[in-house]
Amino acid sequence: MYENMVTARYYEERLQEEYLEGKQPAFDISAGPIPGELHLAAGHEAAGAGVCDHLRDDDIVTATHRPHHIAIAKGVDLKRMTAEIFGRETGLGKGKGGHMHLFDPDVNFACSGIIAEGCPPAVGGALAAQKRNTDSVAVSYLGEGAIDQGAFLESLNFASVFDLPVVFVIEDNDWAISMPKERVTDVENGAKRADGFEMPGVRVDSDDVLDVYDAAGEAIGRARDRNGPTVIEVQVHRRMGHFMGDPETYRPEADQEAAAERDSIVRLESDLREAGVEDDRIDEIRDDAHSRVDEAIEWAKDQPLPEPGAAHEDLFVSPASGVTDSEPDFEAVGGEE
Ligand SMILES: Cc1ncc(C[n+]2csc(CCOP(=O)(O)OP(=O)(O)O)c2C)c(N)n1
Ligand SMILES: [Mg+2]
Repeated sequence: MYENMVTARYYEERLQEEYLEGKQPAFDISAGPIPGELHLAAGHEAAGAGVCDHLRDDDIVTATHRPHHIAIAKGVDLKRMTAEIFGRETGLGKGKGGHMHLFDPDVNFACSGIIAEGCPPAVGGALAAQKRNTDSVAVSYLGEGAIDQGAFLESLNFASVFDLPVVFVIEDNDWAISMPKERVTDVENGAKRADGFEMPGVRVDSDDVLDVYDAAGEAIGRARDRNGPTVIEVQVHRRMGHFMGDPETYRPEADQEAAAERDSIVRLESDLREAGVEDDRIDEIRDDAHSRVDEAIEWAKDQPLPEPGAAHEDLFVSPASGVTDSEPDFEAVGGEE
């Protein structure tokens, strides 16, 4: 878990540097090697590592617009993910999705820029696992700003009625862009949403990865044993702006400082030392993680950009019925009708 957390933190520090290239002095969001928005997840790492450590490749994860720490913890290919963020042809989505739209079928990972969008597909994945009689599970991440979305509430109901093997993980960082949680939602504890759907709801009050790991272990075990869905809310911290370039003029300084002070990675390092792990070993894990990140970024930047005409390719896996005379060929894409 430490390895995943330091990989995610350093990965984002490096992306931050690359992202700012060419965008200053006046912030130009369309300039530089990573054009468009970039949402960084520094302060969320424990929610990625503590949950995904329980998962296998065949388990499904749907993540949010702030996805890197979760993707790394789920084992998404770091090089192809980085190429995607740089818009390169060898990226996970051939450079068309960017950092909010990462899809890696090898480890069943997806994410989306539409908030709470991941809930229904995760429920669909859980339904498929149930129907196929496997013991795989699905995990859907969402932010606390998404807990009033219809897609989330409908997903909770469907998951509960059909007892599906799915876990909803709310990352509560107190903010939805510039909107503090208490101004837009009726509950302080988002896990209480579970109460109305007859399923367990657990809140982890700190971003201590060991606490997240314990809560997630129970919920994922419940799902794997076919005992139904769970909601977990984890208190995380947004150490940065909503996106790169956000001046955060709306955010009290004390809140920013508090987020900077509570660093789950520093805490885990001291836990590891207390548990007898040598400093050399900690340094080695961190240095290896940094090397892998540097290598992935260098590799990605060397990859070719897609031809402009490729923008029109791969829009549909097969023509939708009614659009052409032929019926969709589901077998050709390895699916079921
Ligand atoms: C359905 C939908 N509505 C609005 C937006 C615009 N939007 C992007 S991020 C965001 C706030 C998300 O806050 P939260 O869910 O708490 O996640 P966080 O950014 O804090 O990680 C909003 C409203 C969107 N992407 N999708
Ligand atoms: Mg939030």
